Amino acid sequence: MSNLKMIAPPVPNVPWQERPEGIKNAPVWRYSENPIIGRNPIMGVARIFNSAVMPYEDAFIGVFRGEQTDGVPHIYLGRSKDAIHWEFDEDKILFVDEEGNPAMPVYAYDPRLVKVEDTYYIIWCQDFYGASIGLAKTTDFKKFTRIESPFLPFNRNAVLFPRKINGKFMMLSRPSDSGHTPFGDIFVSESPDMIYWGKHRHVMSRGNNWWEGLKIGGGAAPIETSIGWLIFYHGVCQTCNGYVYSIGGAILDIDNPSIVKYRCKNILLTPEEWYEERGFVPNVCFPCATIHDPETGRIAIYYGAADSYVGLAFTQFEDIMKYIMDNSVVSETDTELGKR
Ligand code: BMA
Repeated sequence: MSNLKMIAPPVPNVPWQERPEGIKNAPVWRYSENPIIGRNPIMGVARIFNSAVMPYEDAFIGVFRGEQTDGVPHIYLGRSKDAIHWEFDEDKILFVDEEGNPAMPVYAYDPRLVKVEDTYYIIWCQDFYGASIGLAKTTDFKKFTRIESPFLPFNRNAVLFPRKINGKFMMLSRPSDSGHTPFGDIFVSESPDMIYWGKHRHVMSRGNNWWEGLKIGGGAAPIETSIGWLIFYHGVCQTCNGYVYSIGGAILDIDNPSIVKYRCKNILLTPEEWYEERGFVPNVCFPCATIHDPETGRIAIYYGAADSYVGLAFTQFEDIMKYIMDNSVVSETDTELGKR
């Protein structure tokens, strides 16, 4: 018996295709019908990408980055029976404040969607006198109530843990500069109430490996396992022809997620297919969500491709855990508590 266990609610209908023959590197394979969302998916939206989905009732729900035809990104709600074919609301999500008054962000991109206890939280990047983190909650996907921005600008790529740790909400984020962020490390912060955030800790630095040498950022919500929190994140390298965004994997300490226990030195997925290499921004694989099932060990990874499409990739829980552990290289800044 393996001591590897995924600790999550069962999802018997994870979208799935069996592993094809001939995979030589990381045990991650693409859905053969990718991309699952193409261009001009709804009126007024040119591209949907960098989006997050999760099981809801007997089907699936998601928050999607819709790049409108005026170039401004907003978040659109989508529903699906199989998590592959999606139907979107015609209008972007209309956020309200605590009093129920309209409270639309100026723009909203790269949403993540995480359920903690009985509430669904959307976390995204928004303008707060510069790029920072937007946060909202819903219990019914009808009313979306904004929560005040958790962090000062500039920050992106925030994602919540799916349960409290030591009684506190926990959130990964990636502080940056006011420009297009030619650097960035992942930090974790905690909150007793989703309003006041503190006890910030450094989790992991860019630069350990060439493919993530420039900057890194949180991706899908962490998956609880018997070894620690399994994360799929993005790492960026700079080439003479621009940035390349790949997917990496790491396992964080279960009670103290600022400590990285394992960090895979190899890419798990990197742009190779036409829809990843060619688009509005070429060479981008940008993970934002997984759908996963502890009983079968199936994990479906949702990622934005070339800032133009949504792609789907698959992996098996035990295989990916072993691959990350077998190929792990951690540095001092990974394994320390991250407090100075
Ligand atoms: C990042 C974010 C992402 C985007 C990526 C590649 O900085 O803006 O939304 O996918 O760049 O363009």
